[in-house]
Amino acid sequence: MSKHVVLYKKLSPALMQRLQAHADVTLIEDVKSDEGMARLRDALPHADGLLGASLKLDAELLDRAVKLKAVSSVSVGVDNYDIDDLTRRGILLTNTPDVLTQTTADTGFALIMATARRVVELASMVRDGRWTQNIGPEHFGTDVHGKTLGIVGMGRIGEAVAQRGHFGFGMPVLYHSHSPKPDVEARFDAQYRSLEDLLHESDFVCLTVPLTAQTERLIGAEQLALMRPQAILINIARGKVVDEQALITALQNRQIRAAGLDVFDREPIQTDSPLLQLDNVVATPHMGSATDETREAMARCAVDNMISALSGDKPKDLVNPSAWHPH
Ligand code: 8YV
Repeated sequence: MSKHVVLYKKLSPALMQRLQAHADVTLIEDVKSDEGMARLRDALPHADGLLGASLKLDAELLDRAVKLKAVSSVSVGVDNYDIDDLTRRGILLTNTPDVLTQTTADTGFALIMATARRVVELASMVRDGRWTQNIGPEHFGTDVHGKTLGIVGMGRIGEAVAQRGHFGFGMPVLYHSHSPKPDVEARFDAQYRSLEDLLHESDFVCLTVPLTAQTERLIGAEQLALMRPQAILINIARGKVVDEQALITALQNRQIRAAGLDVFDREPIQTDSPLLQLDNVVATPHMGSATDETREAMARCAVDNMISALSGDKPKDLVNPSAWHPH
């Protein structure tokens, strides 16, 4: 009896072929549309496996997936899943760590550079024909090299950001994490700080923590008030790690210099969001891992995790090992 995988994120032809060699596959395109969601709901009762990303997999959907054995997420973040509920249901959850680490850290530095040197704002000035004379102080940015980089969250991506800051830009690196990381301190001459001290001492604050009950709204009005007026906030984690209204107020009042944001409370961000009206905000569309190479590598990991799970083998990137029971 062949297995049935429901796919809600398109795969390249090569990866689709790889998956179809092991299961029947139903592709649900545009799962966030009403029609797409209706098709997903109809397909779930027949699914042994579910593969995709950026969809909140809630209990109502899982209740429909009576045969489901594995969910393979094309993401490293797993905040879209109730891991305990999946485990209780005996459903394996896998993700795609590692393959996106460097690309996401590159995005972090793209935002650091773009925000500090006002690249988007000034490039728009050129494009719009408003570059009519040598730029003056009103258009100056701020240096990145040598400035203090504060990293909130020291996992794989945080380490890759620290590497870039230390070796690439000669930045003193501070970090806050749930526990000190002596190896990171040795490799990048990094220093552990409390969150409060990091916010007070850093010129750039880069958020790389996963979204959990402990990190939701980690950065609010109180935390933003600890940052320096010339400091810049970078968020490549999740939008909900920041109190977005408090950030808007801090940016409007120039309480901090600027923000580079790749993630938002709601995605896509509402077009009338005040964040999009501020010239000291660089906003990108959750593109952290969005390169040809990395997204294909992520999808390949997700396909291989799914194939392992459906074949009765332990998947490489298992998020909930307690749900695994060798046959
Ligand atoms: C996107 C991410 O979610 O991996 C994550 O957790 O935030 C991003 O990589 C992913 O690319 C969606 O497919």
